[in-house]
Amino acid sequence: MPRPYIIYGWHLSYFTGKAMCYLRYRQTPFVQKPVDMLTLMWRIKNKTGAAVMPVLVTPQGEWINDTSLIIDHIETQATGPSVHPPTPVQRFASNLMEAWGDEWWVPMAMHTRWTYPENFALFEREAGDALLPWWPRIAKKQAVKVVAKTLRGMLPAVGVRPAQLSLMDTWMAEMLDLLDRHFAEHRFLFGDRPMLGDFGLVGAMYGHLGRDPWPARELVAPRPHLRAWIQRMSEPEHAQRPAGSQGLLPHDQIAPTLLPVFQAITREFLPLLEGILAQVQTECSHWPDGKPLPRRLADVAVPMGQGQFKRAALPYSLWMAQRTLDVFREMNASDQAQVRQWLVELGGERLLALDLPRLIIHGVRVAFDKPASCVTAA
Ligand SMILES: N[C@@H](CCC(=O)N[C@@H](CS)C(=O)NCC(=O)O)C(=O)O
Repeated sequence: MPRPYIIYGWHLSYFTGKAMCYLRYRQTPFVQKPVDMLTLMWRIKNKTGAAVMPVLVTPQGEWINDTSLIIDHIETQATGPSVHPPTPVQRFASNLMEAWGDEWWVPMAMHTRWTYPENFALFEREAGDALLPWWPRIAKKQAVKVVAKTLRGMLPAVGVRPAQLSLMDTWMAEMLDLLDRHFAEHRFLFGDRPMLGDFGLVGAMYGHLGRDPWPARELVAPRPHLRAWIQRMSEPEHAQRPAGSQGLLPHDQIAPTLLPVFQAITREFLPLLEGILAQVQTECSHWPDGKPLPRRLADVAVPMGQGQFKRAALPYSLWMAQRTLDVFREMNASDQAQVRQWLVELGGERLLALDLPRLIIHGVRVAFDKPASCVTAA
């Protein structure tokens, strides 16, 4: 029997939820180990350069700390149907959806967790038991305080600011309605099987919106089709295809119910990427190659629904965009033409024109790959 993978992470964690839903769906043998204080602050930090979760430890002893890299790794090893659609538009859309789920939804998930005190008891209990499993409750409480303080300290940077909360609430209500409508007609984003994009989106939906008491009751329960999708994503036995199902939508089709979602992505997420890029390009001319950029740069202001939303620019988000654009670059000319046409119809062709310097990942940060990668802003 080969040794199983180990995943270090908490159920509470956005990205651990994404990784666990994926590993379960892929039927990858793994054991989940809760992250205690020593593992988070010492072992994981030593191995990956950041106190972050989840981390996958392979049977060969390699530590992999980013969910996208974790999925890449398993995709090369696992048998069975891949989570990448075989046709160009669905494939590109699935990657774009992963980037959006990973990056755009973080403020929403942080807001719904940390704005409502009724969520704190669950966090305190689960995080406390994980951090200091054998310690008395009083010590657990102290440890949780430290972690909660760190996470709360990130709120303003990710955009969770008092003046922006109602904008986020309105945006979320509309977006969750759109998703609920989509899942009323389709089991997953692109048909009857979950794809990479589903796993990107489930990050915010599983650990935060679907499990924290306030959003689970106020946002998810009233949307039964969305709730059923979260359940299918987290319990793979529910993901089994119905008999006779074809899998993905035919003819590389994107469901019309996703059209307003992708329109929002091009109207809101694309300007976020462009705003981050403008700042990163300024750094590019003088920043040493290979040295990680700061985790956050200055604020970017982008459209959100009817309003404008500000959050700090995360250079890391461009690494996710780079992955999506790499998928496009690897396609043949006719596939590229189909993707371009789809983006033109969405009003998002500018995505293909993003002049990204080549980035490499370092823990939770990114660095410029080599001098030639620096593109000077026009
Ligand atoms: N892009 C990374 C993000 C991982 C991440 O941000 N994890 C959160 C928990 S859900 C974390 O550990 N945050 C601590 C930090 O950002 O310093 C991934 O896909 O794994």
